[in-house]
Formats: sequence, structure tokens, C-alpha cells
Amino acid sequence: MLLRIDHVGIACHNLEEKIEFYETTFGLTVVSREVNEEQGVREAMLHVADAPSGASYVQLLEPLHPDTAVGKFLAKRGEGMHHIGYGVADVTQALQDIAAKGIKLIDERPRHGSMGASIAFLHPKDVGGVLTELVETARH
Ligand code: MC0
Repeated sequence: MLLRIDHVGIACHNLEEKIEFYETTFGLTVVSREVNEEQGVREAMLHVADAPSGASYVQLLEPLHPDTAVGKFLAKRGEGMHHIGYGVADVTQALQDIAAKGIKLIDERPRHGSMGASIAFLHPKDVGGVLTELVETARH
């Protein structure tokens, strides 16, 4: 079901500072920047590698407000890894299959994600404490 690690989401207080860190430390390049009002984030995708099933990224996330998923996470836990996003071929089908196994979904239906992807989150309580995102990459 899982094709690859699509991205690792990292929560930070200052997006520009963290982008510079990843550029200078690891030589990564920003390929997309977006504000996602629904998710309450300003985010950047930095390309890491390409695989036959698609690319993988580091996603840096800065909250738009304290009262958002990432804002609450930062207040409770500080900066660090926020979620892992796995590539899937069909996010609607994957959600159905995972729900049938009794795993709690955050999103019953896919939502709009970075770079035109369809995304859905699974609850960390049912995935060993890991906030898990399914990502169906946009078709071009
Ligand atoms: C919260 N918890 C986490 C967590 N965030 N555990 C692991 N990883 C995380 N990131 C834990 C808390 O520690 C707490 O555990 C429990 O979940 C409830 O947390 P809360 O602080 O009371 O917060 P809630 O319940 O209001 O919300 C948590 C929940 C939420 C995961 C449901 O953050 C959510 O819906 N996230 C999905 C959307 C999201 O994260 N959007 C931002 C990225 P205890 O043990 O204290 O009960 S958007 C994105 O990434 C898009 C743009 C994209 O990829 O394209």
C-alpha cells in the first residue's frame, strides 16, 4: 500500500530560518512554498531524492496561528518532527482499507495538500504515537 516516504514534516517557529539551515547544512533546494489556510500552516517543500514511485521531501511547517495543529504541537513539544507522509497510489482506497482495520482516521475524506496532492491524516494514537499522512501525488 505504501509506495515510499513522500515527506517528513518538521514543525518550526521560523520558516525562513529553518529553510536556510536545511539549504546550508544539507544542500537541499526549496521546490515549493505554500500557505494552506485550511491546515493553518505556511510550508516549504525541499527536494531530497527521486524514486521510481515519486520524489521525497523535507517539509518545513510554520503555524499561521497558535491555535492550529502545528501551533499547538510547538507549544506542547517544541520544534521537531511533526509527521511522516507516505506516498500511496489512491488515497481514498487506502483510507477505506486502513479504516477497515480499525485505525482511527483524522480525515474521512482526502483534503488539499502541498503541490496539489490529495492528503489524509491518521490519528497518532492508533499509529504508535506517529501522526501519519497519506499522500496521493497530483497527476500532471
Ligand atoms: C498531537 N499529538 C501528536 C501530534 N500532535 N502525537 C504525535 N505527533 C503529532 N504531531 C498528540 C498529543 O501529544 C496528545 O497526546 C494528543 O495527540 C492530542 O493532542 P492535542 O494537542 O490535544 O491536539 P488535538 O487533539 O486538538 O489535535 C491533534 C491532532 C491534530 C493530531 C488530531 O493535530 C490534527 O488533526 N492533525 C492533522 C492535521 C495537521 O497536523 N495539519 C498540519 C500539517 P496526549 O498523550 O497528550 O493525549 S498540514 C500538512 O502537512 C499539509 C500541508 C501537507 O503535508 O501537504
